[in-house]
Amino acid sequence: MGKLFAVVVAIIALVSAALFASHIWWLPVDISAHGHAIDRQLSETMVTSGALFVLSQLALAVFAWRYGDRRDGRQVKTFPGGATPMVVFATVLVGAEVLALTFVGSKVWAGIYQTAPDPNSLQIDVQAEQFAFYFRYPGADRTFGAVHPERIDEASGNFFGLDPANDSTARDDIVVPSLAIPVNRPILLTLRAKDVNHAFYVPELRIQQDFVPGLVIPLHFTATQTGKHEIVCTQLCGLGHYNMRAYVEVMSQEQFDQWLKERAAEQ
Ligand SMILES: [Cu+2]
Repeated sequence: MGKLFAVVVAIIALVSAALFASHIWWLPVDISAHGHAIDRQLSETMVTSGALFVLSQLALAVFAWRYGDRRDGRQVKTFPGGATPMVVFATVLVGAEVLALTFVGSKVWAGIYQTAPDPNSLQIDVQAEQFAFYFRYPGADRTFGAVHPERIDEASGNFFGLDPANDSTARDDIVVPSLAIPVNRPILLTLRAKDVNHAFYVPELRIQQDFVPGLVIPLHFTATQTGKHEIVCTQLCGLGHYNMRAYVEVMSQEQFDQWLKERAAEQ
């Protein structure tokens, strides 16, 4: 029984490690300026924890193989002091590893979230609600109209609660259900939620950030490749959550200017 167990443990450990090492299921393409730091951090974490995982599973297999089936009547020796010191040692060791990875990883995280956005960023306002995203560009005056949550009205398409009758800056705001951004240009999103928590997740941008009602959460990044990708909500926000998504299209600056002009004409 011990030998069978040893073989099964070794096979499971090696096959599962091989699946990760061969990158059969791996990250999608990275189209962000900051993504390489996240990917490198993730790889380092996977390599160190993966090596420890394989070594410990193989050690377990070796001991099970050598000692699992021994029936020679010898009394089982116990570790000096019993099992407690071993368990404490292992817990501290694993805890130290997790803590070290957290400190190393937080640097990468802070580099994205705790840094100021580029002052020349293109600002886009985002509203999340059950179960859709809306994106707002400031229009020709480059100024966003003020938002009034009590004026939000889906029926008339006033998703942000603008007051164009009294607020001239709101008149040319462009509101669309799909995000378009120019490539290689710093983008600053301001995330708002109408009702409950939602999330802005674009794996290709290596970005995931919650929306929280009552907060305006800034999020900045730069896309480095053109293309169209899905934005999905990753906070379980209600019955239609599974279908809450939009698209982000990264375009050349010329294409983007053209796109914006066309959307402005449609408003
Ligand atoms: Cu949602």
